[in-house]
Amino acid sequence: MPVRSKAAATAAALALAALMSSSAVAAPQQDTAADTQVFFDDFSGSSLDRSKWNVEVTGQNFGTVNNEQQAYVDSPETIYIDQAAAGANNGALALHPRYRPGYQAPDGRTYDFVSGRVNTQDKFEFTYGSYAARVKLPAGGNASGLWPAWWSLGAKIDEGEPWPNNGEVDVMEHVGEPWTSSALHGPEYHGDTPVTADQHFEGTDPGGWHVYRADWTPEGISFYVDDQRIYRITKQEIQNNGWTWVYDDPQFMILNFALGGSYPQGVNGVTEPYPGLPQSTVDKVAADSARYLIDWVRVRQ
Ligand SMILES: [Ca+2]
Repeated sequence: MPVRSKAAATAAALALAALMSSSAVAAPQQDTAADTQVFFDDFSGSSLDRSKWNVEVTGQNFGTVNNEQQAYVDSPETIYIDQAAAGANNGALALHPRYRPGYQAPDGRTYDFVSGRVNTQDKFEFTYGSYAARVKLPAGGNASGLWPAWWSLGAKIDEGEPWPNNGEVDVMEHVGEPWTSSALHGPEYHGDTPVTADQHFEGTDPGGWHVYRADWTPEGISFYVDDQRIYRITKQEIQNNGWTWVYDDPQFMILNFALGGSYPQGVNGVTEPYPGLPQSTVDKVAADSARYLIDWVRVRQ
């Protein structure tokens, strides 16, 4: 969930083409032999397991980024376990944005939407491994401007290392279109990073249950959807571009559901009634029908 702008540089696109062509040749089929489970949450309890997850609060832990339109709140109406979620096993975490015009955050700023964001910072951080989440995108994967995500962030960010100097791995981002994206953000490649690939769902339902996974080794990171590799980027490719590989230190995991802001707006061009968020999507949120479900999260090493 980095800062993004619509103005993609031609140079970046060319760099991407070079990266894609080289990765297509050298990519191995098996990325990691990780077989020891070191983290698992089935979201099977009656509420979020706070021994594993922190709840982030806008205006308290952090401010708004990317011109996103929601305030994250710690509330059972935005973050809860649905023990009977259809298609999930043993319950699912629900991140459920709500239309709450004029909501005032702890820092005094007002928002028209509230939503949920959780992370494992200081509770579970890891270096290398295979991390996966089984999730169901909101509104059938087709409500422009919704921005749920599953990603990780370099843990040194709380030691004064500013973003993105210790790396961001977007395992899955979705902006309400019938596709998802994966990306890396580092010191010389962030915002409209060229280190990215989209996943389209030919023959399958983008709004159905899917497993989004990153396999992270000292040599590179690969992204999978339902065990199909959609993208691989190697340390060597990053360095060949003159960039810095910043993925040898711990990361923590994040699940969140943003609304509107720069990435959706860069795709849909919508400015009203909210940046990146058209009225048709506002109506779905107001009807409480936009919900992001997470069946489980697993890390193996
Ligand atoms: Ca579950």
